[in-house]
Amino acid sequence: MGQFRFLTAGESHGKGLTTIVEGMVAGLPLEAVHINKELKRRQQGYGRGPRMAIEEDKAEIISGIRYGLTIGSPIALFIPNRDWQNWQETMSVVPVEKEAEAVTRPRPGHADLAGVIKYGLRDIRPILERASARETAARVAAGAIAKRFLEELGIAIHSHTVAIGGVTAPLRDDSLPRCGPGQAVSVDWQQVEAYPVRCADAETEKEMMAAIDKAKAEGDTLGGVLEVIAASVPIGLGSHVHWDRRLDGRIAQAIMSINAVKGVEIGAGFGLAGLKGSEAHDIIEPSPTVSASEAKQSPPWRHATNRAGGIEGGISNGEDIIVRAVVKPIATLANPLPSIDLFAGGVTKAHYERSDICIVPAAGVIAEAMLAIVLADACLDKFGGDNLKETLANYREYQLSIGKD
Ligand code: EPS
Repeated sequence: MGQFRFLTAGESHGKGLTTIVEGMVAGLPLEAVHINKELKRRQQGYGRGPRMAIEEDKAEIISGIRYGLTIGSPIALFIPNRDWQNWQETMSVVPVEKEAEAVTRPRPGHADLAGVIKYGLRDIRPILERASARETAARVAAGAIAKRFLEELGIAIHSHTVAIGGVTAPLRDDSLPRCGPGQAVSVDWQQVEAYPVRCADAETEKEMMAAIDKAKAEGDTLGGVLEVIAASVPIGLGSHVHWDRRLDGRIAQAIMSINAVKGVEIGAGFGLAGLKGSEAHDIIEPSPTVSASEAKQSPPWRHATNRAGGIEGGISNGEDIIVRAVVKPIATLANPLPSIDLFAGGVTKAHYERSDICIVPAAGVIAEAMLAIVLADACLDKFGGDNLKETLANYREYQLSIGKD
């Protein structure tokens, strides 16, 4: 990460989650309501387990904001875990008289086995507590700050569910984004927010919910595909000059780091593998004649399609940035998979603890946060500034220099 960075701390059943966000400019209007709105979105989604009925995620702002404006210093946030009250003994910071029974049966697909070996422990509990996707609440809080900043630059980020289990939305089920020349992706974002699995297609939504119900009845879990889109991204974020400055590489790392994500694609992604060069790229063509005021806001050329997903050569190219991620079915199954007991030995069933059935809708919200963090960082790299006014002035100057008003 560059100027804009963040750290998270906290265990799933500990006292709460902390995040420290560093590098945000001063003068950005920011209140708890902006963060809490995103935290609430992350908690929703059909297929969530009983834990979400306990939690009501809200961030307490500890530092970095005065009179509703950022002041340039690190922003510290704390999100209490309501469930902590039921886990105070098990997750006690101080030694207790009688320690909780150790978790010794690793779940295939979780961090349990590799983690307990790596850290030299005799109890999986400390591994699963931090590997839990509970940590993503802290990321969403950090991402809400990034989103607020991007809003000031006119950049909007949205996500939707493309597939759950074997059920795929028809809207964007081909591997080529149906994004016409200079058009934003046509998804009704308000509608997506109103739907329980955050799919843009009402019929598919019902099928996805039925698939989740079936998996639940069978003690199983489901994964899927999410898509996250950033609109009105300026040309020129990231760079071709070095591997770690490439915007697509930075985005892929950020999205891949989300719990349970096993694949990331940008634009047409894996769909490009079967295409010829003549079919795969986005032709550059003159813009059609537009009114004088429109001409001021758009360059005299455009891409005919957006198979590149808004990034060419590691640099944003002015089109929507389109990212998809594959989320594997979560590893905690009510009908547990075969495993071993690490210390007693012998074949057994993996550990089961109350869990979710499907988290793809929530993963979309988390992916928005991670994309926002990368783009905020890339914007600060490009436009700099210590105060929002300075950043916006630099941004406007740049837009003018490339012929955008
Ligand atoms: C998770 C297990 C469940 C999820 C949790 C991630 O928690 P619990 O064991 O308390 O029921 O609900 O996700 C969250 C708590 C959250 O806020 O997203 C896991 O094992 O990864």
